[in-house]
Amino acid sequence: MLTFYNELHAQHRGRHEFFRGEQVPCFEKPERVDSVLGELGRRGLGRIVTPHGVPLMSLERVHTPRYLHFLRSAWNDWVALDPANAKKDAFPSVWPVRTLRSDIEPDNFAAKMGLYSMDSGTPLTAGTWTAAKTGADCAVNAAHALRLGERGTFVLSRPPGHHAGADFFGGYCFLNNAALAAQHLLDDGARKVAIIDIDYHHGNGTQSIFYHRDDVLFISIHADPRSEYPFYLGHADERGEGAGLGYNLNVPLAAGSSTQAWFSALETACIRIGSFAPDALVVSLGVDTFGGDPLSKFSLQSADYLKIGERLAWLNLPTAFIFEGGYAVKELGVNVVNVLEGYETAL
Ligand code: SP5
Ligand code: ZN
Repeated sequence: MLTFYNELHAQHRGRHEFFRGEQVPCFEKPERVDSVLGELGRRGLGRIVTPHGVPLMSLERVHTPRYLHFLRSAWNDWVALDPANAKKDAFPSVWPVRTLRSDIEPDNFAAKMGLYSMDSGTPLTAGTWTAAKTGADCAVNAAHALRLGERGTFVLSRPPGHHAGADFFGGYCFLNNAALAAQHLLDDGARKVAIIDIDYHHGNGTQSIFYHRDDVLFISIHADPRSEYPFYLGHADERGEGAGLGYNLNVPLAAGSSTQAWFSALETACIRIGSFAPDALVVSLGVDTFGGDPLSKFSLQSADYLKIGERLAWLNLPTAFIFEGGYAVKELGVNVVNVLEGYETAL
């Protein structure tokens, strides 16, 4: 397993998020990646390398130029409003829902924040762009390495990516690393790519980016959005549109579902991937399905993650694993590395 490590991840360090009107410490914190890096080192699972920077053009294959421009300058614009803002995270406060217009980019910073976001749970900080961009570099590098003959690559980075759409951030995500990896695989000669998203939360950003396309199969196993974040996408009847009809598969499971139900959903997903016959696989690897996760209501145990890696290995595809969610910091390293080791040892 070749790991691309974003050593600048800690530049993104939110001060707080909101829970029921209160400011609470961020769940999505630098210690998450430290936990995985420590375990990777202990288990000796192959080389850990720093990515080469990729041009902004690679990001524009997935994200809109105006969103990227906003994200790159957002912190400066925030501090320009008031020098005291340098010590505060930026949050959106107003959104262009339904009958309001989102085709005109406002000049006002708060209005831009709302235009380019889906929630107020995702602090934008001084180092957010740097961390997210270096993470995106990792994702594109990990895809490229597969095209050069690696069988398995891992993106060890934060912030995560799967909730970020072509032109919005949210759910702790800013740049969609899984989508960037899949798109790079295609741009580099793959004809078809499958993405399997096993984070507890539906990968709404990734789904929306590829919803109209038949060259990327997107499958997500997640908690039913009727009760769990991201709430407004991830239902079973979302099957793709136009050419993309049939190339989106959501397997929502009720919060509290058993581990057996989860593995049965994984089997459904793997069968669909087999019939799609892609040239490569991208895994949105969230481990917030863990029983001890503070945000989530599934009950996978650490040993289950070995089985996930093994099952994915049987697909026999070049595979890029992208780190997404997972908030039980202490067990995070073991759970993530178990997936990777299960994959490696099954080969
Ligand atoms: C990548 C990822 O896993 N994003 C998840 C975003 C979830 N955001 C909503 C968090 C709601 C926090 N609720 C606190 C519950 C404490 N018991
Ligand atoms: Zn998640």
